[in-house]
Amino acid sequence: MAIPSKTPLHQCGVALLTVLFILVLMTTLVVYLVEDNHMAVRRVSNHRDFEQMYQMLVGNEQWAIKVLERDMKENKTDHPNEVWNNLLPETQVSEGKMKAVVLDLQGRFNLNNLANKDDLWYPLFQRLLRVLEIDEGLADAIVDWIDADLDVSGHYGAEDPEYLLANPPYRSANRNFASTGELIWIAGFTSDIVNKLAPYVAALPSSTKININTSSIPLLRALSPQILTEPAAESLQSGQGDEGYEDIEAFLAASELAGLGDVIAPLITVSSRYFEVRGQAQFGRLSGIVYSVLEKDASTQQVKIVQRRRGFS
Ligand SMILES: [Ca+2]
Ligand SMILES: [Ca+2]
Repeated sequence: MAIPSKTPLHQCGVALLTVLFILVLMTTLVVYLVEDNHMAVRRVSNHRDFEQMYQMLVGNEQWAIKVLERDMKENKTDHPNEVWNNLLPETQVSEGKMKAVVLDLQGRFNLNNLANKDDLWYPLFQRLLRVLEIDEGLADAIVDWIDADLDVSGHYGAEDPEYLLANPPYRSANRNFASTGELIWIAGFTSDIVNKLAPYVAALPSSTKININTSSIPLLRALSPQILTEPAAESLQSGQGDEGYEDIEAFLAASELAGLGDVIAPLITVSSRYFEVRGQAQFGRLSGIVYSVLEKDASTQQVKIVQRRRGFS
């Protein structure tokens, strides 16, 4: 028996399905091409925004360097009324904004001064912890984190055997802090303690003295073996006047420090070598921040970048 041929109605249905299939295919292709074009435009736009934002961040850093280099030539002291301390308030620019703040890192306690428990920095740091209502015993854990040996210092000290029990295990650094961010890894330092201490400390590449013209009140209080009262420290700070203390003798002549000159003199200075510039920039959809540690080189009268951390979003 002959196989019946397909009816015109059946053939019509197949043709309709084919047309629909082609239509769906073409629609998908068009959507894909539009999306691909949109992505390409967005990629170019993001690249442009990133380049602009990056140049703004570099500009912040270079501006801070120029201002500090000029400051070196103009005077031998560093104090809050200088141009570097009011570098760049938030400024609107085309399609974005930028801001830069410079901090004198020697207005803070340098954690890398704690490598030797026997010198004057250790008791000063203990006093700073006491002023901040942090257990002063934690100073031992910092000494162990920095010193090259694996001998545990005091009750709160900690070396590899303690850190290797952590999950995941790690070792003590046994070298200078590269950043104050390392504090959170040290035995006994909770995030609350780190947040409380962080505004008053720095991690600098070499041993430094405290600039009394930019020091915080808690650090000024801790300078004296008998912790100064807050009003006494405020009086010392206001004694800077508009120009800052010209030399350490002028500072030590204050009645609050009578009889303490020999103890405090080795710890202080009126000028700084290390600063941090915190440059922020936003352009289009992108924003970023760069933290750069700058070092003044008195011999060349130049300022160089010795450390840089970046964050983009
Ligand atoms: Ca200066
Ligand atoms: Ca150690």
